[in-house]
Amino acid sequence: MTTLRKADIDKLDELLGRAERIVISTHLHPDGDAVGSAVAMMHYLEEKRGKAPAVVINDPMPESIAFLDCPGILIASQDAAGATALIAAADLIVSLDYNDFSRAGDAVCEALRASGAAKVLIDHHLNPSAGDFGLCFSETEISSASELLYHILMKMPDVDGDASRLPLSAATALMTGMTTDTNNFANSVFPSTLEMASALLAAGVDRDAIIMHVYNSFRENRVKAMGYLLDRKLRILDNGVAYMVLSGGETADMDIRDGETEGFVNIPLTIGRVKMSVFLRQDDGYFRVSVRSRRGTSANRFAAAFFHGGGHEQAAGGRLYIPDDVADADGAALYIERAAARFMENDSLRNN
Ligand SMILES: [Mn+2]
Repeated sequence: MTTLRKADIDKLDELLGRAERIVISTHLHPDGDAVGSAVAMMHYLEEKRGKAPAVVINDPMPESIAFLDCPGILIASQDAAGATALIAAADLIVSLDYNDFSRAGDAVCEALRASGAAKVLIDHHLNPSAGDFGLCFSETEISSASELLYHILMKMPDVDGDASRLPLSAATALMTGMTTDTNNFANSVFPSTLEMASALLAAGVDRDAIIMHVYNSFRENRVKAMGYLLDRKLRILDNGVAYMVLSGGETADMDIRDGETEGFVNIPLTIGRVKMSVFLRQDDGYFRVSVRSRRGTSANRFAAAFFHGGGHEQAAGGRLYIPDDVADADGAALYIERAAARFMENDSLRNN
């Protein structure tokens, strides 16, 4: 990562000290990094600064992350009026793990944009909407928003480079977010990432417990759905693009919950000839699209060109709208095959 600027750290320190009504915001369909960074910020502000921040997230957190100690998170899709009121009353908004307010979800996006509060971005995605934030910590050469937040908090005067001064609940949340965004140290690992892991372990974080909760506490439905998808739905095209489409009917039949397909998109990339893997899951009115790629093929550009999305070079996401883009799961499969053909033939589009 690049060096954090002292002027930015001082500004954040001052904003956190002054603020009385802080709202912490992260992206919709939150993953471990979204929840981990938000919960870590919450515990830091409570325990080190004596604040009472509100955490507003569009959707409930995945069950595998629910072990993080996080009482009182407001779920905006279930209480849009409450979320909007909190945001309207805020004097400071801290946005974590997204690059644009639209990623916070429809329930709160406009309220966030309209708010006159001071706004801070702490994120690791490409192309941040920096103009929407008074203070912007944006770093892409880093594992996760949780890691970026870790390095920022370590510079705060009340932590002063000593990870043992972080509340253990915050340290645990940061380790969790970094662990899930690196796919348990399989990708996006930088020297700074291992320094963070080392310092947090030394500070008493129980990594074994995190691994048990995050990777070894699933329902059997998830494992059976994985088997079904790999056996019956995986298609590998000659151009090296693999894809799986999970329809709404299949999701209902197998009783697959939100968050239980997390990580499925990575599995086809373990096959040598697969250059890029695409996973689609039908949601209300659209397919949720996840893209992962090997170096040399840009998941970010594929998601941006064909799925109204983006993210990181090797990990991105987007949507296919029903019926504007595709009619159903079969249409989505055809759409991917055509998009993959155009994309993989075009070297200037494909390469990163
Ligand atoms: Mn992230």
